[in-house]
Amino acid sequence: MRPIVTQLPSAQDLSDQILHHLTHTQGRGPEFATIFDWRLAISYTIRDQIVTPWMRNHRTSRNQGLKRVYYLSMEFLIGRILGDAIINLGLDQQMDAALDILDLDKQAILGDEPDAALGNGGLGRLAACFMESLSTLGVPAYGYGIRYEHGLFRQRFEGGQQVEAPEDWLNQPHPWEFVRVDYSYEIGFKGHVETVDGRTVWHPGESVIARAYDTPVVGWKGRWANTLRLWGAQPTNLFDLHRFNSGDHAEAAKPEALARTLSRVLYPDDTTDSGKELRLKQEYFLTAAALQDILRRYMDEHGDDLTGLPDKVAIQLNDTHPAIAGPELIRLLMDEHGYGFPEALQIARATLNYTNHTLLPEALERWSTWLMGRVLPRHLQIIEMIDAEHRTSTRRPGHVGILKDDQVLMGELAFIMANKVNGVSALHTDLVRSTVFYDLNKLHGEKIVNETNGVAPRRWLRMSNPPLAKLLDATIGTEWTGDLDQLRLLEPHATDPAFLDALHAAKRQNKVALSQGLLADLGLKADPDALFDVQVKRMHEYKRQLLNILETIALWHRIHESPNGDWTPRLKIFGGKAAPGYWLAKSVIHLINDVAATINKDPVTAKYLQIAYPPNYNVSMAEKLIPAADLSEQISTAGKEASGTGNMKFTMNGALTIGTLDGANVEIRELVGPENFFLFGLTAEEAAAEKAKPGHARAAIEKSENMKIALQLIAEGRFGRAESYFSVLDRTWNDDPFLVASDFDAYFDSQRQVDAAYRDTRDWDRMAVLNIARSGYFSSDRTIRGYMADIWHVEPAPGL
Ligand code: 475
Repeated sequence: MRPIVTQLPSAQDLSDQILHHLTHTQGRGPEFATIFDWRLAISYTIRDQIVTPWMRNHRTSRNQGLKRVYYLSMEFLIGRILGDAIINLGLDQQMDAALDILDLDKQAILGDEPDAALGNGGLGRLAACFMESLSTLGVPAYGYGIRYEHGLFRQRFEGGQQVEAPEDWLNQPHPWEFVRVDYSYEIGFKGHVETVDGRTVWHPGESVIARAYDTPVVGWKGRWANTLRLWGAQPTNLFDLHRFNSGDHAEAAKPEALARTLSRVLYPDDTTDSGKELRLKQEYFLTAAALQDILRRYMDEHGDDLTGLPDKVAIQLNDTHPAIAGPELIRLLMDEHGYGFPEALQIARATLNYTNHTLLPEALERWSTWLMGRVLPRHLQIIEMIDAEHRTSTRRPGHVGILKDDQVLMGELAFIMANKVNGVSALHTDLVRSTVFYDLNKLHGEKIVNETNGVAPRRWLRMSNPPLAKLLDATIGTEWTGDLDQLRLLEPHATDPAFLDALHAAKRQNKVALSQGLLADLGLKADPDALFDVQVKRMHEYKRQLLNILETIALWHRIHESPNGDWTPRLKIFGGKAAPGYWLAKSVIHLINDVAATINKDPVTAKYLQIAYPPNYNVSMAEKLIPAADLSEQISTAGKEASGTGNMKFTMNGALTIGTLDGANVEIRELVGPENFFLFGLTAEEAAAEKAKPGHARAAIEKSENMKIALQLIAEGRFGRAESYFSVLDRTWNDDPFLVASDFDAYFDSQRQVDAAYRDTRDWDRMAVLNIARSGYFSSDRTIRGYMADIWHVEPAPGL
């Protein structure tokens, strides 16, 4: 391959092109242009630059017949694109200068872009980081997802309670996508199956068209760009005029209605299974469109013999959501391409891999055979064949299988159809082996591998934390951005007072900026020198935001007892959405907001304790909060958080962690050193034992003065009517499945150690340096290299 010569445009070039797009694409003269017009003109200008590496990918991959990775995910939580693209293209300085020439405010422009919130939380954000790392490493890859018209709901608070409103990011033109009307596939549902001359034919009862919308994802240094291909649903026949004219208006509109609902909303369910027919249809819609596209491309490039598929195609299933890929690929191979079942099974198994993201039983997908048989009748037949074959070939009839109690177990299906199955942190992978897939692991010992998660350092450090990035560049050079292990070079600076001062100043700059935002948005006056203590993630019982707010209440009480004590000023920041139907999580939101309202106006404690809960936590908010954090709250019940990825972002940005031995916390602590991490709480094994003890909650509460006080203050109505959070109180006293009570004292004590440590600024900053310096392992580039070597067996394109 020819060496890549990238001629970067100058500031003047950029400003010319922006004006060109403003006039010729937006159709506006500069004197009439709004922020929106300018943002689109700038986005098109940047998009023009991405097209070069994008075409390079297409030509190289096709001409050289390279193996490709296909990442199938129901969620891609990409957030804003413009700022990240500017940085990856290496155009930040030129763009700053161009915006100066045009007299435009960069923050206003970047802030005008809506978040592409096509995901709920960790799983969707991981998919987005993976897409960026795949491009950074020059691996030919496609992400396949759904182009939801409405991403995750917008959250606001009314009277302290969560209210959901639809998010309509596509209400305005989305400058990053290219619609591909030529790549459209028909996707069927329902109907019946018949056998004609020994061949099985499925006659779907309804169908929609999946239409491709492509977004290029450019990697670091702008050398390579992969495609995120999102499917939008279109009606098969635009409108049944004949039916309409004969008066059957509702029937005429049916195909349109089906199409619209399919790609309309993202299920706002994080780790709870909704069990809805529409969800199953969405999962099949994504998977079937992706597989047709993959086979078409393979046959274009390599001919009709599909036995070679596994040599050129590696498919990754992001959790079980696209697990119908197994039966669908077999169906295509058998019914459309004439292969026999054994051969089809073998090809499919050599091509597919599955990542597990959760052990929570309620999040493991299962569909009733009744529903599966109705929506996907042919697939149910194939699932029965896979199940029977597995039982026979493992000689364990009746042992483990996919079909159980009239249900299709999607985890088992994904496992059995996968070449490799992976967990997302060392602890999680161990638990995958020893719990959910205990039996299957015994049968297929070599199948499960670990790939600890990671995050993209371009977005989560260079872009979101300019003060720190600048300091790193000045201290260790710029190579860390593409090789995060180089952060190790910082270690010697941990004892350099000048460097520690500079690091402290960088953090403070982020805290000042955040404080200004909190004042503007919430009217909260934050002290930038207080300890910024941040817990941001989906609201879920196992993540234990309740533990955090109860500790806050107990601390507030203690400060009241000795208001002249030597307290360490703290700002507690919460952020996160609850699934709309998850009542308990919503009551915790209500409680946090009510506690915040009371504590924030208490003059006695004001200088020591404040609480902020900005609504509508999303990727863009994370980009502001994480760089400003001193303390990262990673306090899930051990054994419940598969990995966590927020925890990695905080560490990289110089926050210290207070956390349990859960998910990737275990690896973070080992790497940064136990002395630079605030550990507390039961281990996964101890937690399981504790939970099995009858009356564990009550016993633990009786033992803990601080916990009792916190619960009592709530019950007394100090923060609002106690009935509002009755379900939370009742559950804590009587059930407490996530062991808030059992871990309470350990957490409270650990927080007091944090207080003491924070008072020694020098030492705290030294620990922060060591956290940053030792966080290189958590780059998603490292994770992707692991998948490449252990699972996909792919190489970067030559020359990259
Ligand atoms: C884990 N989402 C984190 C992260 O591996 C982990 C489930 C059902 C329906 C819709 N969304 C989901 C998840 O299960 C999820 O986000 N899991 C998370 O995956 C990436 O770091 O520990 O909870």
